[in-house]
Amino acid sequence: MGILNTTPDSFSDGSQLGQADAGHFRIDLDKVLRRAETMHAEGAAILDVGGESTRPGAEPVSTDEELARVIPVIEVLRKNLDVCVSVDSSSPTVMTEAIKAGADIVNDVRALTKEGALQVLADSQAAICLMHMQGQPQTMQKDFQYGDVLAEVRDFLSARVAVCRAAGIAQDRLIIDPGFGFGKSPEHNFRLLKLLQDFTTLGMPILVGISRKSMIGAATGRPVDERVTGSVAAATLALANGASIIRSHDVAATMDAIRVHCAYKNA
Ligand code: 8Y7
Repeated sequence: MGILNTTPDSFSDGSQLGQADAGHFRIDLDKVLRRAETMHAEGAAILDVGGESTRPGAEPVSTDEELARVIPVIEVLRKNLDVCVSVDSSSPTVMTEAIKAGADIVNDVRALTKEGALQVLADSQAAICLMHMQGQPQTMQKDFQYGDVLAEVRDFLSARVAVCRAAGIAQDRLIIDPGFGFGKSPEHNFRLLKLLQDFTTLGMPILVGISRKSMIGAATGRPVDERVTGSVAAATLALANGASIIRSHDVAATMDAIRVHCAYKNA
């Protein structure tokens, strides 16, 4: 899963895909498409389009702004590329419009907890990534607490799966994600990575998003623009421990890890 951020404050590529204009962020659709084509050519099977930055401390954006950032991008991808499109959003309105525009997956860091989100998905055929987060993006890295981090994340995901199933969503539409960096210390994150295999017992594909995150910075001492190697190492560990989807900014490098993993697994 290649990350296609359309947020001006994203710490990766978002700020290069458009420019601020009178307080609004104007997306350069040509640039977005070129970036998407590159990631697709490098091997990304899914492109994750996000208009709300969920990085620690990020400010919320209005629904109108989020729609303006993601819908044109989804339309352009649908029209030009044969790729699976994921929309990174927690807003029921954005989910509805994104699915109408052709999104195949809803990637919700809030696991369909916003009022109305569950119903939008129940009324659709889209796949859903349910992610664990403790707290809210504005404050989650300031204040978190776990007894047993693995048990708490697993119990949360299993409860959200049950809620989806009760709403009539088939299990084969669901993906689970422990939510690396979302209200967790580096120790919590590495504990979850080490024990990731445990989540496979829930019976759904596991998505892992560790690309360039602070846990990689904590382990390597490197700033965000020097974390590709560490991120790829972590991706390899995630694959070995049962991950099926790796969310990454650096598709070519991550694909090499996936190919090495597959060759090793098939030996
Ligand atoms: C994740 C994510 C982000 C993740 C899923 C970043 C939107 C922060 N991280 N979605 N989104 N899993 N499913 O650093 O780990 O990319 S945003």
